[in-house]
Amino acid sequence: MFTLILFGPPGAGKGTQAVKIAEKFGWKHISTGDILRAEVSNCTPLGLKVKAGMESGQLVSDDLLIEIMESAFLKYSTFSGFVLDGFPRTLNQAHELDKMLMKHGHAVSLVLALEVDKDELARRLLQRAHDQGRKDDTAEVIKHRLVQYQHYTKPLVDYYIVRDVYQEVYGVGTIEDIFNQLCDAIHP
Ligand code: B4P
Repeated sequence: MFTLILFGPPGAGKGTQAVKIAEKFGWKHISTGDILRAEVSNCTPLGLKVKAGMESGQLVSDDLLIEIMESAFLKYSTFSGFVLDGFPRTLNQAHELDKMLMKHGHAVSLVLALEVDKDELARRLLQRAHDQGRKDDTAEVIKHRLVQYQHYTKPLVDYYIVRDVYQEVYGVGTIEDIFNQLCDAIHP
């Protein structure tokens, strides 16, 4: 089973590219952001619990995320590959993911990191706020999400470099060009 992690700051294009990669390779796309947003819009007990935090740009607790990932893995275990989009976002989540995969005889195959500068990230997210009205895409919340990324998520770069699975791809340009570069780096 191929486990691909799409990595990068908010707005880097993880979701955009994950959909295309999953379609091309026939893998399952798992977006923790999408799963959480669906819980919020369906007003489930989990959704009610995470709504305020998400809207203010906070990370949702590791325990909840690990539970979500475990059930997604079980549910989609027949797929030959996964594209993880938005997970892991903390070192604890990365450790738990390794444990989860190891239990089934697997490991993280590749981490592709989308490199996009801060101004471009803010521009994209403000544009998305305009187009889709996502509550966590306001200027203030974007700033907070980027701080959270630097603090909690960026340290994962070293974690995966040490494991020799980390590769960077320049994430500015057309969606198609970036997609082609990502595909060139994937060797299932
Ligand atoms: P996510 O849904 O993962 O949101 P994201 O990081 O903003 O998006 P992404 O990088 O996927 O960007 P996209 O392709 O959409 O997370 C939202 C929240 O959920 C988090 O803040 C947190 O609260 C919670 N959460 C999720 N996972 C968690 C975890 N593991 N632990 C704790 N909390 C968690 O692209 C952005 C925009 O750019 C789009 O409008 C797109 O059209 C545009 N775009 C993409 N590529 C482009 C390109 N090449 N050029 C121009 N525009 C482009």
